[in-house]
Amino acid sequence: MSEKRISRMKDLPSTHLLGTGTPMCSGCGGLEALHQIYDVLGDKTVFINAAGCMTLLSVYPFTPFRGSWLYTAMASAPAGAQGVRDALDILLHKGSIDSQDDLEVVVLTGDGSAYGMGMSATSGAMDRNLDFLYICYDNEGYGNTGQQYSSATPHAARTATSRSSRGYPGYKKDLFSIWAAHNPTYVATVIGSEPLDLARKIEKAKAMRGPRMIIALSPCPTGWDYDPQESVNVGKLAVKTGIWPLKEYIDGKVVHNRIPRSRQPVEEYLRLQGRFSHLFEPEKNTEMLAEIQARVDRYWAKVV
Ligand SMILES: Cc1ncc(C[n+]2csc(CCOP(=O)(O)OP(=O)(O)O)c2C)c(N)n1
Ligand code: SF4
Ligand SMILES: [Mg+2]
Repeated sequence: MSEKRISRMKDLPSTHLLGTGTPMCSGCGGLEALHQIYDVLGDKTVFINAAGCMTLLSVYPFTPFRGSWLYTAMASAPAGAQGVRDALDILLHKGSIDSQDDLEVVVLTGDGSAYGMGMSATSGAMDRNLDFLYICYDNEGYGNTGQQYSSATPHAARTATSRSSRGYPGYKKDLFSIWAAHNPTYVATVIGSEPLDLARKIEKAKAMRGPRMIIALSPCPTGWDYDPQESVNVGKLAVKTGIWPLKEYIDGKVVHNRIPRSRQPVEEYLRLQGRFSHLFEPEKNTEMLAEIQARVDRYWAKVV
């Protein structure tokens, strides 16, 4: 992984997220989404970050964020967010800070935390109606430690811990539905390659209070094994093939924001990524490809 990481932060435009020379992979879809999200949220923000790739952004005592940053263990970010929110509320109550100094409390974790280790703390935070925003950048694996599978890994993808010719035998967990079942204020899926949809949803979430949950599918050239310059294309295909539905949960209802009327075959998305190359070489695994397509078709048959 390390040779693919390059120092790209110094080349970034002047936005809320500043350059530090922090090593991140070229074409990182998680970083693309985070950039856009932070530009909407602004600097009156405190990030509570669980261990993962984005942790490398902040190397003590430096951070590329104009706002604040706190690091927690993988399972604990929502618990950390509770502590920070409580501290801010106490300071507000005592008059030690005024409302203009208040901060938006934002949990930032990968899928390993959100879909797995941090699920219990997240569920508890939603039960307590914690006023926070949760951003999960979902690169469908443990990216930081070499792309082992997580509960977000899609069926048949090859990972560092699913090397057989059939890839990962499990199925990606439906985190959107699990979060929505808690009836929080807001849940949405986004992707960096659809910036207008993303900005609209973050604006909306920013104006609300209570638990607000965002899942950003994050194409990962290093873990998914494709040319970094294809990141936007991979992201757009995730939406056009119907693999990544753009949707919101609000007022007890799920609304799909983009219904692809003529969906492109999932093959077009899978073929670009080395983690699925065993489905195409040495010979095409038509049975597995049909199974993956059928699951996507079944999803959309219930929507339209
Ligand atoms: C309890 C615990 N187990 C394992 C680790 C080692 N670890 C650090 S980052 C990471 C991967 C996290 O995956 P994810 O949340 O998806 O974030 P990503 O690395 O993909 O950005 C792991 C396993 C840890 N920090 N804590
Ligand atoms: S491994 Fe993937 S998610 Fe992590 S920094 Fe690299 S491209 Fe981004
Ligand atoms: Mg991950």
